[in-house]
Amino acid sequence: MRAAPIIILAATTAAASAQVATWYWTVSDTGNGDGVIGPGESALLSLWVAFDPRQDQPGGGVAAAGPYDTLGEGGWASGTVESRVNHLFFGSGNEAGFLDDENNLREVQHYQYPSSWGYGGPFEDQNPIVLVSLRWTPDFYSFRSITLDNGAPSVVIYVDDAGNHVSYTGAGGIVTFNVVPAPGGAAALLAFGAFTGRRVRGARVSSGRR
Ligand SMILES: [Ca+2]
Repeated sequence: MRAAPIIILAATTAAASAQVATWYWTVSDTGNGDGVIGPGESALLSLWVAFDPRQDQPGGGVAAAGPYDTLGEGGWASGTVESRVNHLFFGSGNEAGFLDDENNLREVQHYQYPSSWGYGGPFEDQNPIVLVSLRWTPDFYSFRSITLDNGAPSVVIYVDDAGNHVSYTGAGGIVTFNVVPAPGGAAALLAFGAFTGRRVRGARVSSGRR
């Protein structure tokens, strides 16, 4: 009689350790779309999460993630966050957290209700799924390399329409992109080389127009 609960606990622990939610960013811009932010362009950043195993099992879908912070470094504060859309937030407001005085996004959170409950809008069970979109415009276009980090929080996923759920361990969530003083060519390369030195001279050779 006393052995049964121990066996159940061991099985639950093994299942939980196998579930991973990998956060990642995609970067584009309002100009040529190459993700390098040149004069006149704004950055278009999206935060995604992919689930292993997939979230779209019967009854699947994000139950909750966060609240978490997304922190910027390397010049993220020297710009303007013009929009911050939260694609999965059932409640009042649709913005992704709130901005502190350095443009960090604070207390972002996502959640929805099980599809069978009949309210809360369309039930989102894509894999991967985009959860946040940002538009950011630099205050100036001198070279800098900017990093965003959402801290890779764990994510809770529904496993049935009754609202039962399981936790996925978070991973990833960091991206780096560049602001440059010209969209391409000699001026950008010179500025890039001056900033990062030797490592970039190698990159110039490998990316030559041969
Ligand atoms: Ca660009």
